[in-house]
Amino acid sequence: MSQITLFDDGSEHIDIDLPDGVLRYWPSLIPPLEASRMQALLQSQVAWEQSEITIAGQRRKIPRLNAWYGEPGADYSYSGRLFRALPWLPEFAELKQLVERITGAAFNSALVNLYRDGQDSVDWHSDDEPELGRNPVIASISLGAVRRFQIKHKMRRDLPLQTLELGHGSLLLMAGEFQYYWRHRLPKMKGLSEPRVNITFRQVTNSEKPLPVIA
Ligand SMILES: O=C(O)CCC(=O)C(=O)O
Ligand SMILES: [Mn+2]
Repeated sequence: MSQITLFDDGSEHIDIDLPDGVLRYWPSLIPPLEASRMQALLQSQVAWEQSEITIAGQRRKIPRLNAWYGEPGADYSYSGRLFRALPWLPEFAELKQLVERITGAAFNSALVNLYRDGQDSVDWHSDDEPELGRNPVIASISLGAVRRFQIKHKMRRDLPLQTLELGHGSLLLMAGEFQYYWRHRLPKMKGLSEPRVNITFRQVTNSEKPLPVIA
């Protein structure tokens, strides 16, 4: 059974009952009007690109737009591609502060995704790149269209696939051994024409101080 907890500041969360990992969901962390304002700002301000990745030796464009922001040197690589952190936009400051306060974790970077409509998606994966360290804490904010977030245990075939609906202004926290034992995806959704912005705050641990600039 999932448990509902009410914080003293009114932000209600649900603990998803799972073995081998922590998944906690705040359905309405950000009030709808504020979430819509944030979504519009990010849709227009983020340096969106459609990245190409290499899977099994094949170059492919991913079915969504994304961008990587963070502190200097908080770079991140996956699927044969290095993402250099773009400097934080002012729009992220407030959101990062809120998420850090609610989760009690610190973040130095964020992967931002734009799913333009139901044809955009992210396939099964775990966020287990070495620079995230062991048992990363990842805080995922959803703005816009409600999308299905599915999880599947990597080893336990007896556990059914589970689906969560991530709503406008929600926060999903993935922590503990979740990335080690579980895969997640955001499947395509037929007939959906509305966009969704997703921000996953992360802490990359290999962030090196940038080399000093010598004139
Ligand atoms: O859009 C989402 O909710 C998930 C995105 C995701 O899993 C990722 O970018 O690693
Ligand atoms: Mn992910």
